[in-house]
Amino acid sequence: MPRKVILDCDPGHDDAIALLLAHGNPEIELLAVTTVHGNQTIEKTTRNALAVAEIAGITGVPFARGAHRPLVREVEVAESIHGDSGMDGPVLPEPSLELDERHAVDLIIDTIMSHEPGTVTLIPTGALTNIALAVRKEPRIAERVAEVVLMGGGYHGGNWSAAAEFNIVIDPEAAHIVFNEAWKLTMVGLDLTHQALATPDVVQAIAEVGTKPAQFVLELLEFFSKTYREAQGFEHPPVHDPCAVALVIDPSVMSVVRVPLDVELTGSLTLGMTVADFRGPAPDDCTTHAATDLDREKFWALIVDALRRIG
Ligand code: PIR
Ligand code: CA
Repeated sequence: MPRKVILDCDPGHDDAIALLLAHGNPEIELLAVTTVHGNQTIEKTTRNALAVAEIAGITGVPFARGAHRPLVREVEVAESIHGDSGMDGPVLPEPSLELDERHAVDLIIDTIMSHEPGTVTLIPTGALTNIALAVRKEPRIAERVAEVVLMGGGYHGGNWSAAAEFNIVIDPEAAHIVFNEAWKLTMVGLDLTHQALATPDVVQAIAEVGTKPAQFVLELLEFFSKTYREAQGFEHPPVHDPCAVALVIDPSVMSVVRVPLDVELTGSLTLGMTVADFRGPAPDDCTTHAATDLDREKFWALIVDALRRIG
C-alpha cells in the first residue's frame, strides 16, 4: 500500500525536485499539494508549484494556495538562493492546472479528516505557517495524521543565521506550534540534507535519464549550484527537500533518532534555532525525531528512478 501524502511546499528548486520525487515514486500517493510563502512570495511559489505540475504531467491532485506571510513576522524571501521567480534557471511553462478553490489550510484539514485515522502523512518543505494554522483550526488533525516529516531546522547550526535554518526562522512561532504538537514529528534538518549534495556524478546520472523533466531538474540544479557557491560557499549544492520525501518512501534511506526538540523564540542570536536534547534516553512521551545519516546512493537512486518513471 502506497503512503498517502500531503506536500506543503514553497517551490523553490529543491521543493520542485521533492514534488517530482513524490509524484514519480510508486510508494507515494499524492493526495494534495499546498503552497506557502518562503523562498519567494506566495504568488510566486504557487505559480511555480503549478509549473512543476505542468512539466511532470500531474493531474487529478488538488493544489491550493496557502499563507502569504508568517504568523507574527514580516515576509522574508530567499532571493539570493532561488532568484526573482523563486525557481530561476529553467524557462517555466504556463500552467494549465487550476488551483483548488480552498485555502491550503482547509485543503489540509479536509484531506486528513476525510481519510482513515493514521493514514495521511504531512510533508512540509517550507515555512510551517499552514501547518500551524491547520492544527489550530482543527486540533483533531494532531491525532489523526500518521506523522509529520518535515525539512527544516538542524541540531548543529543554521543556514539563515548561525543558529537557525531558513524554514524555521522565517516563521519561528509557527514552527514552535508544530514542534510541540502531540503528533509524531521527524525533523529532516541541515545535519541530514547537507549530505545530499548534487555532485557531478549525480548530475551525470540525471542527465542520462534524457527526458524533459530530467532536463528541467538539470537546469534547476545548474542555477542552484551557482547561487549556493556564490552565497554560501558550497562546492556542490545540498538538495534539501526531497530528503523528507525519501524518508517517507524508504525509512532505510537514513537513520533517525528519537530526541526531544524545541524551537527557540526569544534568543537574540538563536531565534529559530531547533534545540535537540541529546543528554540521555528520550523520555517515554517524546514524539520528536531527528534524521542523522543519509545513505547517499539510495537517495539519489530514488530521484533517478522517479524521473525515469515520470518519463
Ligand atoms: C534553501 C532554502 C532557503 C535558503 C537557503 N539558503 C537554501 C529553502 C529550501 O527550499 C529548503 O526547504 C530550506 N529552505 C533549506 O533551508
Ligand atoms: Ca523549501
